[in-house]
Amino acid sequence: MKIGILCHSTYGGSGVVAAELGKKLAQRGHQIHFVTVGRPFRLPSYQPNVFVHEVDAFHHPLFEVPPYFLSQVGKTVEVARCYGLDLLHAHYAMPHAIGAHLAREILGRELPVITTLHGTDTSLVGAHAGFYEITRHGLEKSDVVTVVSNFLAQQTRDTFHFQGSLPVVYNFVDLEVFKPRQDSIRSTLAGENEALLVHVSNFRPLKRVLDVIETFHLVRQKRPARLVLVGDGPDMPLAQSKAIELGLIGDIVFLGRQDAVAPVIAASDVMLLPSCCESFGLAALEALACGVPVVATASCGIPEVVEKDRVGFLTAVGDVPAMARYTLKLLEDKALHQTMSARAREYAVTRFNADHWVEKYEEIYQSVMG
Ligand code: U5P
Repeated sequence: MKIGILCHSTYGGSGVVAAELGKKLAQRGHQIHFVTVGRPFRLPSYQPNVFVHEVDAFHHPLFEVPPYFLSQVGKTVEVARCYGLDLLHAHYAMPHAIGAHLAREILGRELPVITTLHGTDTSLVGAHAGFYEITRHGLEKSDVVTVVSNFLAQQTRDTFHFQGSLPVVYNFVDLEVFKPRQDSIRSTLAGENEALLVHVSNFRPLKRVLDVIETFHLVRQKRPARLVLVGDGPDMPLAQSKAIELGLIGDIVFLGRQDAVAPVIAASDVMLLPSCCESFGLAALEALACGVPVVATASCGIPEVVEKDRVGFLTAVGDVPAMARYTLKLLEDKALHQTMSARAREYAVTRFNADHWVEKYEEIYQSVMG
């Protein structure tokens, strides 16, 4: 099949999953055309069957900001015509679902549109008053709308009163990249007797990065440990001030945005994910695939990814003492850590197996192409 993938290229679960899906589909012989503003960051420079069509910014004094949306629709039309695409797969509803629909209208031909919802596209962006109707229309006009968790299916029904079916296609990771202890960079991040905690996110308020720092503070009072923070975003200054206030700045490594997170995660002992809501929580799956147990909140879709008490521990949102208790339990009980670590990898391999979920997308593509 010739498949057009519309996605965001910035750091975030939707762009990562779209890139991984495209790579896997290309390996299976499909021709994949990414239409994006910027190159998706998890795409290698060259892979057979993968084409990247970057959307140009159109600058004109009339426009205060370049009309990226229209440029992307224009590019989608151009690519669909030039390569004879069989279908469009929009990742993240805003603006890709409506963009794919508009491109199809302009082309004036049957071109199936599949939309995959990743979470914040419906909960935050799509439900914003000004975007609500556009997002809902994009969903209604899609031939199939998929979601990344059962939680998100329910939320989509509640928010958009969506009547159609919402197949759940779980996210997956490249298990060859995210795997237990690789060429260990651990000694560059922590001393021999120090435990290493990790948090990976976009530092938006819903990630509750202050809870990460406060959890680390409690852990640090009981045993030598370091914390590595991967990513950047609006709450970074808050995190840094908190670290200074608690006298922890020397024990925390602020790595900023990283393209290759796998070696850092694999070098760690525990991942912390205190988010107030995650529709899926891709970073948690990446940790599990690396055999790193996760201490997270039991919120939204997280319990579908982190099997409670088997591959990690779940707490109430904001319960920092519980997060610290569970983290210490994992750090102090070596046998428990080893068991959970092995189970985590096994769980990622079986439940979030890339081949299985890519086949599921292929079935959906076949179904819309009749
Ligand atoms: N991510 C990076 N580098 C960063 C920050 C985040 O690759 O500096 C990736 C995470 O590894 C994950 C995604 O794949 O962005 C965030 O997804 P989620 O945990 O928000 O679902």
